[in-house]
Amino acid sequence: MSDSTTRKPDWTPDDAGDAFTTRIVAGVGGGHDGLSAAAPPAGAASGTARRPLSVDGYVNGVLAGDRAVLARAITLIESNAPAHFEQAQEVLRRLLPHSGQALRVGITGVPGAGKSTLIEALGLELVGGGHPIAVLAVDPTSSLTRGSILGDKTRMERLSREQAAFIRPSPTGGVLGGVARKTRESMLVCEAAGFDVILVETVGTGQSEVTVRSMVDFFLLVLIPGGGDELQGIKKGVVELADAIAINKADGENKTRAEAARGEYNRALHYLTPATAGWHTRAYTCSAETGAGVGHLWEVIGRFREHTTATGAFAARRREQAREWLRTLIDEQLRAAFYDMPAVRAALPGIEAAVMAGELPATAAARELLRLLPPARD
Ligand SMILES: Nc1nc2c(ncn2[C@@H]2O[C@H](COP(=O)(O)OP(=O)(O)OP(=O)(O)O)[C@@H](O)[C@H]2O)c(=O)[nH]1
Ligand SMILES: [Mg+2]
Repeated sequence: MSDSTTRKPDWTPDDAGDAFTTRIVAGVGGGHDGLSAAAPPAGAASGTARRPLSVDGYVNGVLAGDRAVLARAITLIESNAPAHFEQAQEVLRRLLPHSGQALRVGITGVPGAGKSTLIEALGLELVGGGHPIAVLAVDPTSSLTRGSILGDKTRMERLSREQAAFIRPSPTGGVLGGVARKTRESMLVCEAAGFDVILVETVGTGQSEVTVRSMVDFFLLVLIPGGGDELQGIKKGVVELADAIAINKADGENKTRAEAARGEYNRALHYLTPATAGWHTRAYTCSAETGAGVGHLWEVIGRFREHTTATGAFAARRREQAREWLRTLIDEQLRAAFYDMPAVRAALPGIEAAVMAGELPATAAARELLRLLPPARD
């Protein structure tokens, strides 16, 4: 994604080439890279931003909470260049023991439901309570003009001016799997930098909810009161991923309809499988605009953490997520390695044509291709 309206951020290394995926819209002020527009972050010596960093430099900077180094560490993680990949993995390996203490909260909902506005409201509440927070996004479809945190950065203007808040737009380009890896790894780096809460926004369009659910502790579904059947248009599957439903925009004329929607969702939730064992998912009303109900949402999230920590569900989910993540990475890398083999590339078109023409059963064709895999080494 590179056009005349975007440019690389200042902290992109000189030798980055096209490998660094992060771009920003020219003219956008602070906040795009987690740096406050209002004041330079503590510890960021001006003029040194472009000096190449060693693995030690990244690790020490992140651990010291240096925002400029944190932003560059995430840029390194987002890079698609093989050389950066090795360095990024080494940085991650060193930071991993320092991660894991933050509460990871995913926020999804239909476009325009008010996710970003709610994140700002929740974020300001947390920052006010002394919790440094990081905001990340998973949005593989986002263009810089729509849907991304960067696109509607103006809606998080107050939050982006807070020293204790770090806002990072969605990594651009690539398939969902790649974007998700980058977000997941960025989350670990933010934790190592000392953030208490990580908020991950994703637009509710299907697969990305499942992906974000698989990396967070608490999953919040943001809805708006509609007319008639409240469950219409929302897939049951998405509701079943949620630990809480926030009926947003419960203000002005919408207030009564929002209350009605809350009741309807609470009744429907009785019949659905809860996302977290031992926890009852419930619907709440709030207004991200006026702030009403936002504090209560945070209380619910706090109660969830206490409750699931006591039952062991919290730790069990994290362990399961780590295992699932490992399996996903293995699957992805196996698939990529397979399709990359010269023998497979040579044989695939002919075999595919035979399957498409109905001359070869797909099962036999798959087996024939998989025989091209080298035998296991041990
Ligand atoms: N009345 C009212 N308007 C709200 C509220 N929350 C958000 N809005 C408005 O709804 C619009 C969309 O808000 P966003 O926060 O950008 O919604 P979003 O879900 O992040 O949207 P996408 O990221 O594009 O999917 C904006 O015009 C907000 O000002 C609310 O609580 N009450
Ligand atoms: Mg948004």
